[in-house]
Amino acid sequence: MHCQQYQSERSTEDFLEKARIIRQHGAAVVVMAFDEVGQATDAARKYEICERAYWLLVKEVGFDSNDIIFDPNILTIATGMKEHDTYGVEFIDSIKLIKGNLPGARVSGGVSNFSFSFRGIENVRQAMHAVFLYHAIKAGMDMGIVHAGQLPLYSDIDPELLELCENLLWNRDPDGTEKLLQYAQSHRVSNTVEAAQTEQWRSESVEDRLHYAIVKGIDTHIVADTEEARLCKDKYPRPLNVIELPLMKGMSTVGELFGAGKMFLPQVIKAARVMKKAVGHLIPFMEAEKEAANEDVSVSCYLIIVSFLLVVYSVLRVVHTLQSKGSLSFERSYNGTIVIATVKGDVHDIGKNIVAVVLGCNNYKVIDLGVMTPCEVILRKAVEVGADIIGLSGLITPSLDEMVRVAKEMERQGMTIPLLIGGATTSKAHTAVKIAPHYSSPTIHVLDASKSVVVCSALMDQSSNREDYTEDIKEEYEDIRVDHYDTLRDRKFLTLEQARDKKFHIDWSEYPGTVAPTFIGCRHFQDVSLDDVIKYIDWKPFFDVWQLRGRYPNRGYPKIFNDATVGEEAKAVFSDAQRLLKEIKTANKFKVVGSLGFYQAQSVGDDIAVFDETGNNLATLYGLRQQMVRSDQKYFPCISDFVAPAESGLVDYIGMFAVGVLGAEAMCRSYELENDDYSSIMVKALADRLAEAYAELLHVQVRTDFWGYDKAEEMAPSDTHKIKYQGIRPAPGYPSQPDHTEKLTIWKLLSPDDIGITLSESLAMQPAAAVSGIYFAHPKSYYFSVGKINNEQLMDYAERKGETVENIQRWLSTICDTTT
Ligand code: B12
Repeated sequence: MHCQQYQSERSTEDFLEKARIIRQHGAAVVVMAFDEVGQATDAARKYEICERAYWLLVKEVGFDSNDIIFDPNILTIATGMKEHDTYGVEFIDSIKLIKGNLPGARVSGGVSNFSFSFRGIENVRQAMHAVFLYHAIKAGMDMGIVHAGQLPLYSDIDPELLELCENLLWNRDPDGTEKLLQYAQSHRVSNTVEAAQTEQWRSESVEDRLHYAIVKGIDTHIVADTEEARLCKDKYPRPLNVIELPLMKGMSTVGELFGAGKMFLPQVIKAARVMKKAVGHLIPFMEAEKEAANEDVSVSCYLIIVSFLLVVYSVLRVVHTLQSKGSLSFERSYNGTIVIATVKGDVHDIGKNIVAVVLGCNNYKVIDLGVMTPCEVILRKAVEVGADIIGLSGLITPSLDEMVRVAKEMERQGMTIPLLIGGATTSKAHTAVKIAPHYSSPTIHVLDASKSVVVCSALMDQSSNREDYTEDIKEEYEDIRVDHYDTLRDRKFLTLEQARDKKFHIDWSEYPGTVAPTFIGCRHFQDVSLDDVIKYIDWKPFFDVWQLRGRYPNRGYPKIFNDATVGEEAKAVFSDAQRLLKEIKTANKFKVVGSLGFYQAQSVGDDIAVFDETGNNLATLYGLRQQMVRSDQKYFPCISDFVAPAESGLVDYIGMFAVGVLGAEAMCRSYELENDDYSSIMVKALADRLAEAYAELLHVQVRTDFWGYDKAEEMAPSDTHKIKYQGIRPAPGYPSQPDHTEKLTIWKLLSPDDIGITLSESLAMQPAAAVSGIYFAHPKSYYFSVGKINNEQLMDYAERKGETVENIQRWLSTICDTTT
């Protein structure tokens, strides 16, 4: 990063000129809190200057706010002048103002200034720095200029000194300076606190070091420490023993802390990364040991064969030799073996991968078969390895059908091991009603990674508790089924005709006139600027991936950083994400692509006829109409209600798009080869964020330019996430159009395959980080949920699409109420 300090005594113009040069060089900028009036000393003035600079940089110069670093001046306290006593508090308050109001901006500062009045008394200065940083970081400070080797741990500071420093920082004691001076004189230490103190854990035993490194997720010394342990042959005769004893002890602590809610998911995944590195180091030694043992065994076999081949006793000895050499048992002992996979046709694996890592941390042997895994492969593998549990994952509704297939097949093959169901599209109700009835052994929905450990340990419990647990689940699922069928009886549907009569009403004669898009047909975009896309990232779902959720009033980004429980961890993953994003950008690792099309369109009943500019019918988009009576709703909408009907005589338009992020898979593969699941999951989460951000950006460009029906729109990216704009972009699969097969029409018209976005047999898009949808421009268009439909609509829809009812029912299984 190229930093440039700027002191804004000069004019705004001068400031902007310098800022533009900095941006041209692609550098970040450090802005100090000085202006024409001078250096800011209180929080309000510091913030005022930073705020002014922030908006100039963002709006006038186009800086990415993540590239703005403020240095609101750390000033010296305890100078003997009263007005300097509040400098610490003012700095910390200014951090809060900046971080709370200027999204993306970072805060830095030169820390040694703070203790300048104690120069020469190093132990006091270092304690003051540690105390200052402890609170400043809590408030949101991102970086600082400080001698890292001379920072004691906050918790290691002598309690008396700590209290004096705290009093000074918070200006709690009018005699604070005097008292600290007295302390300094009586405890004068000429030497600096040893740098080694910060690395105190390095002087502990090798077991403690391994434990510490795993729990803290530090991989710097892990290979050297693992090697040291491996060489302690008296304690660990075999490399496997290093895994089973000190390393697993570390992982058990991680598992316990996670289970107790004292550790968060990102920390667990970092711990797993350290563990994997350690195991990775040991594997070649384990293989060499295995080979040596096999050679020994073949030699003994040979000798036995040549001497007394036919003596039965010898045969028994061979078996005995094999067993005592341990060549049959190189496996470490696990809590259980789980075969896990994303089902056929589905490409999503973030959630599954997280579960795999978390279970691995809890000493389960996880055999991960990846994505798009056919049923046969899953079951064959489970039998081959003698799996204790099978786990299935899926993100989109067609995967649910595949899960039912797996359950049926397990039953057919007479399997009895438990089946776990997970993934964003799954639910307890669906598992109970649609999957569990097909498999007589335990079939359990697992909500998230932390629950997966609880469920697996209950299932692996050898005592009678296991039976109690599975019985409880059976009863609970039975209750769910009963409730489900009860509510079915209470469901009320309008007939299709009645629902159509209550279509969402738009007075087309009042409609000001449809704006024609700037082009008809399709365009591809392949060199989309990552910088432009990044501005539109909605970070909230990113924290959901890491199971970090702030509590009110600290829900969502950036408020989550203030959350007392998860705030610190949220900051840590966020800053890792920023680092990776920078790497992705500089090394051009991702390619963001998109296809966009506009067509003439008119609604015909519940469908939308799509035409080219000369009026040739190109395709039909089919719609599903809300039909179930909820409360006293006025309308029963369908997406076609938002397009001018053929009978209005108006020529209306429709748009469609598919966007995707290419490159994540390759990047993840290289991280996985390095046993770095944390970075791999991070890359996938970022790719998803970018795909969604590009969908957002493209929609802005559609409204203001390509279609241009709202040229005057000016909206901050955060407001686009709140859907404050005109028009909608429902995606096939989302509640307004739950039918995934509508993607086929988008593909027919836009050919996103040409730019690398393809469809699987279950109509999942590849790459996984991809979104597609349809644009509606009408100011009254809105998102709604079709909800359940009855048989009448199912049959009508199938007929309109020219498909069999069975086929359509398969795709719409989650919304079809077949009892009506
Ligand atoms: C983020 C998101 C995306 C991301 C991708 C997410 C990803 N890579 O996994 C993007 C923006 C790319 C996306 C795209 C789409 N999405 Co989307 N998306 C979501 C969203 C908002 C969150 C999902 C998520 O990532 N959660 C975080 C991860 C970590 O959680 P998870 O996968 O659920 O995994 C956890 C648990 O489920 C469990 N678990 C998972 N697997 C397993 C396995 C086992 C064995 C166990 C024990 C546990 C377990 O543990 C995990 C960790 O805690 C959901 C809505 C929601 N709130 O769930 C919709 C949702 C999943 N998407 C949906 C849809 C329709 C789509 C699209 C088809 C839309 C479109 N036409 O463009 C596309 C499909 C993309 C493709 N490539 O085909 C629907 C799916 C339902 C449906 N009708 O099919 C949902 C439910 C939204 C909705 N309400 O309709 N989506």
